[in-house]
Amino acid sequence: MKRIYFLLLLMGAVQSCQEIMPSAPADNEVLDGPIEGLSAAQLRVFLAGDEKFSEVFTPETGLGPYFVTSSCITCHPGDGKGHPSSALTRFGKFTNGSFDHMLNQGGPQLQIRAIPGFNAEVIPAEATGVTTFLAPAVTGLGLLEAVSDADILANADPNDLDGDGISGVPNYIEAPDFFEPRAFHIANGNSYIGRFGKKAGAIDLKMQTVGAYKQDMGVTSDFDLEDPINYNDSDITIGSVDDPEVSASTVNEVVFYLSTLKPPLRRGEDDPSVIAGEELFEQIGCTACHMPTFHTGDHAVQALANQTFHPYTDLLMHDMGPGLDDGYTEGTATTSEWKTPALWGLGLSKDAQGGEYFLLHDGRARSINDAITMHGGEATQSVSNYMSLSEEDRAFVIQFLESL
Ligand code: HEC
Ligand code: HEC
Ligand SMILES: [Ca+2]
Ligand SMILES: [Ca+2]
Ligand SMILES: [Ca+2]
Repeated sequence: MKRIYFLLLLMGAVQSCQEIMPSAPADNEVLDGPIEGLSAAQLRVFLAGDEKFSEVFTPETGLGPYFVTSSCITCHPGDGKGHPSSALTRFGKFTNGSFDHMLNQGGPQLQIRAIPGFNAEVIPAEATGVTTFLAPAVTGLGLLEAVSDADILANADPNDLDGDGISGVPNYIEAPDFFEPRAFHIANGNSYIGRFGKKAGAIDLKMQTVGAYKQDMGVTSDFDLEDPINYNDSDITIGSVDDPEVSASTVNEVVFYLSTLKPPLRRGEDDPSVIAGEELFEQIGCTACHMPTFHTGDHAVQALANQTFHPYTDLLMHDMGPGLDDGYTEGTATTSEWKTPALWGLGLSKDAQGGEYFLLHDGRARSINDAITMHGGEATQSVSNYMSLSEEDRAFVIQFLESL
């Protein structure tokens, strides 16, 4: 089905798709699909990347020995959010006031499975910060990757000089060897602003992808030739498949696929209650963090150049209060700080999660309303504004969020 759909797309027949296949879901009901304006050659790379993103690894193709799941799409089904059954666990502890990812004890990520003949990892007893992350959707990320550092920093207010109770700080992440800064990246020593992941732990899509192959599936690549090790396994080993288990071109195709996945398209945006909800969303201060609009500048991929788009994130870290403090952190962020998640695609997220919502970093919020009321810290004022709305107005806000 998917194959046929893309074949039609390649033939430029996307307009007539609906007529030929009446059962095909509308573009705004699904997350998968490329941004508009890719060349035929770029679409081929997109399709190759899509296929690699769906690849199921086996011990013979490099899976493990220690891993979480065997494919990217187990956790990112249909490019959407992951279900709690595929959640990740990360851990660490504080040593002399600074956060220690316990690298020599298998940190920061727990590999809960192992191939036959090996034993899965367990959380070391000394770990004090143990956290659960549910996979976010992977759509529209090429646009977020193309926002300039200057545009992100323009919204940071680390000392809350404007006194609105909201600070917003970038998370600075140490760059891996293979990181290639773009013209708009602003170095801070050897660190750069993180923008992907719950704690903004990855600077760009390549860093995120290389890390996912390794830590989530135990798959080595040209950019990281070492499998994760289980220090408690009797026979410490790194597997028998020759490294790299995936090539640089595979990583690059997956990165291209991720960067050219279309942003989620709105549904019902002209409905008067949705429009009312959008106005309320701004009035009660949600947009201080969930910023509606960003722009891109020059870009090697023409379709990503000079775009205006609406992700509803500022890509900054915010203190969300003790309720959401997981005792774990990455980069320069504190343990109660989280990156504002993009809200585009929110209304479609339950399609990927088995028909129910699992929101916030660990899926604890079972409805959009719960996700809002669980905000604390810097969002306290905004949530209390929301709670003071009439029941009808709160329903408009939810309807707006479901249209994203
Ligand atoms: C075991 C589940 C799991 C697997 C397998 C997995 N991911 Fe993820 N993915 C996650 C989680 C959880 C996060 C959030 C990570 C974080 O906060 O650091 C994430 C984050 C991401 C992001 C950043 C999205 C954003 O909005 O910040 C990208 C891109 C991504 N994954 C791509 C991949 C690719 C490519 C693969 C396969 C090579 C993959 N993932 C495999 C669970 C998974
Ligand atoms: C101070 C910044 C800030 C403000 C203000 C704020 N949010 Fe958030 N929002 C966040 C952060 C950070 C998270 C992620 C927290 C986590 O995962 O633990 C989040 C998560 C969410 C989520 C869940 C998204 C998902 O995919 O799981 C929703 C829905 C949401 N916010 C809606 C709102 C609404 C509505 C308002 C206004 C009443 C609001 N937020 C105000 C920062 C903010
Ligand atoms: Ca391996
Ligand atoms: Ca580990
Ligand atoms: Ca402020």
